[in-house]
Amino acid sequence: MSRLTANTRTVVKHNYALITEDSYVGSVMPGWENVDIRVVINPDMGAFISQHLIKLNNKSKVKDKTISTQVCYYVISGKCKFTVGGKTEQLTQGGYVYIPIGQDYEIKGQSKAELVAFYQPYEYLEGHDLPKVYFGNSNKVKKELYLNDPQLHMQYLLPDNLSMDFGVNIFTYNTGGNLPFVETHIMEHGLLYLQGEGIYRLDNDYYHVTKGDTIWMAPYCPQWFTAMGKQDAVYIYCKNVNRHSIPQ
Ligand code: UGY
Ligand code: MN
Repeated sequence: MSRLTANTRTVVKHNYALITEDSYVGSVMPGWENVDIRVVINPDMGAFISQHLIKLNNKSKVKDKTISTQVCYYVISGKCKFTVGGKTEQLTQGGYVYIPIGQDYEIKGQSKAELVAFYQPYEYLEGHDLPKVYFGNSNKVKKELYLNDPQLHMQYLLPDNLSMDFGVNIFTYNTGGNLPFVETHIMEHGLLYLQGEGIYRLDNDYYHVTKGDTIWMAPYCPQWFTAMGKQDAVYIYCKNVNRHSIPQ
């Protein structure tokens, strides 16, 4: 079937972006062998955070380290092995690892696998230790009602304490569920749709979004979402937390 190649749903604005699969172009990163990498959010677009979509196969090998930027890798499908801080774990669908700054790590592909990575520069807080490496699985993380709405379910994947300046959450909306107001906040988001579809309001624009779509929301980008269709809508997103102090 022929497709009009001048069309895409991708839009990049100064305070948000919607990046869809039809417009991806791969990147090469030193130390990442046999890996397909799409840098979908990056400081080059005005963001503070970065987000990568990663495809592995059983020949993929990664040797890398965090310096001043922390990262959370989440496995969407397939399986792979992570070695961080002397500990090796196999991750399958729903598995994730948080890697604080100053850590060497390795990834080995064990099958075709899809991952999303959220990166954010770390900001120290006086009197608090650095966060620790953290392995988890979203299938075991409790779903909490969001704003007491029975149609909105939130899973907080990372530990919640003042050492952490970074959150990664999975948000599930039952069909027809919607954010109860247009959020406008200092926190920035990188987001990946995992399931279902709906309408996202970004600033004053409305977009029909679905599985595989990436969204970047700059601080103070007005945002709202309603789920549509027959399936729950699910997205994973990151958020800067715990460091909104008065500039000194
Ligand atoms: O945590 C949040 O700010 C979340 N409710 N934002 C969003 O889903 N766009
Ligand atoms: Mn928000």
